Amino acid sequence: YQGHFSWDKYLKETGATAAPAHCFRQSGTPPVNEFKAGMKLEAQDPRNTTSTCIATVVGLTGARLRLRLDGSDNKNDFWRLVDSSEIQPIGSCEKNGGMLQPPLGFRLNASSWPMFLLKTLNGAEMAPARIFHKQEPPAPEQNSFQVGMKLEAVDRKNPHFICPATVGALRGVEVLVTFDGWRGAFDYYCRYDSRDIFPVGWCAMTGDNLQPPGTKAGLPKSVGALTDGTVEGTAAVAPAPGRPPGQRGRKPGRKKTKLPEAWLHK
Ligand code: MLZ
Repeated sequence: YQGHFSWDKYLKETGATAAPAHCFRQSGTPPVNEFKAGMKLEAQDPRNTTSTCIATVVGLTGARLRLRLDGSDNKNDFWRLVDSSEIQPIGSCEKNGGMLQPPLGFRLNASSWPMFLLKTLNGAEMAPARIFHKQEPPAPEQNSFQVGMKLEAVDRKNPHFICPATVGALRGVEVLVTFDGWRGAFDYYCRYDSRDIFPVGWCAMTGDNLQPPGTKAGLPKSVGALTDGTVEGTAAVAPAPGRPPGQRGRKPGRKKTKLPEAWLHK
C-alpha cells in the first residue's frame, strides 16, 4: 500500500506555497451536492454552447456532477460543479423563452427530436429546483495569482481528473496551469476566474478524488533522490507518433510509477 498524496508534505518538500482562496472563483465552503444519479436537468451543450439540452446525472464526484446529454452517446460525458450557472432545473429554458435542443451528434434523425424529448422526460426524475444553487460565486476582482503558487485543477484532456498544479505564467487575466510531473503535456491557459481551478485542499473538502502528481519531470531534487528507480525516463514523454494528442502519456498496461515516499501520508 502506497499511502496517498499529502499536500502538506508536498508543499514542504517543494518549498512552494498554495494560492490563497481569494484568488479563485470558488465558494469558501464547497457547495452542497444533493443531486442523485439518474436525475435530469438542463445543461448547456459543451460542444455547442448556444444550445440548452436535457442532461442526466450519471455520476457524482465531490461538488461535481458527471453529466450525459440525453440523445448523445456515452463518449462525451462532461463534469459541472453543482453551483455552475450552466445547469438549470428542467423548465428554465422554456420559462426564458428558449427551446430545448438536441445535443450535437444527436443519435437519431433530427425530425425525431420532439418525440424523443417527450419520451425522455416522461416519467423522468427531474432534479428539484431547490438543490440548484442560486448563483455562482462572484469572480475575484482581479487576477491575484503569482507564478509558482500551487493549486488543484481539472485536467481538461481528462476532465474527470483534478490534479495538483502550479501557476506557470501570468498573461493579463489568464493563468498558465501547469500540471506537476507531466512535463507540459496537459498544461493550459485559463482565465483567473475559471471554474476549473481550485485552492489546495478543495478535493479533501468536497470528497472529490485528487490525482497524485505525475513523476515525469520537475521533481524537486531531494524528492528525485527518494524514488526507487521505477520513475519512467524522459524518453517516454514525447507523444508517440500516431497517438492522438488527447491520449499522450502512459501506455495502457504499463507498470505504474511509485510515488516518492515524501509526498505520501500513510
Ligand atoms: N492516461 C493518462 C492520464 C494522465 C493524467 C494527467 N493529468 C495531469 C496517463 O496516465 O498518461
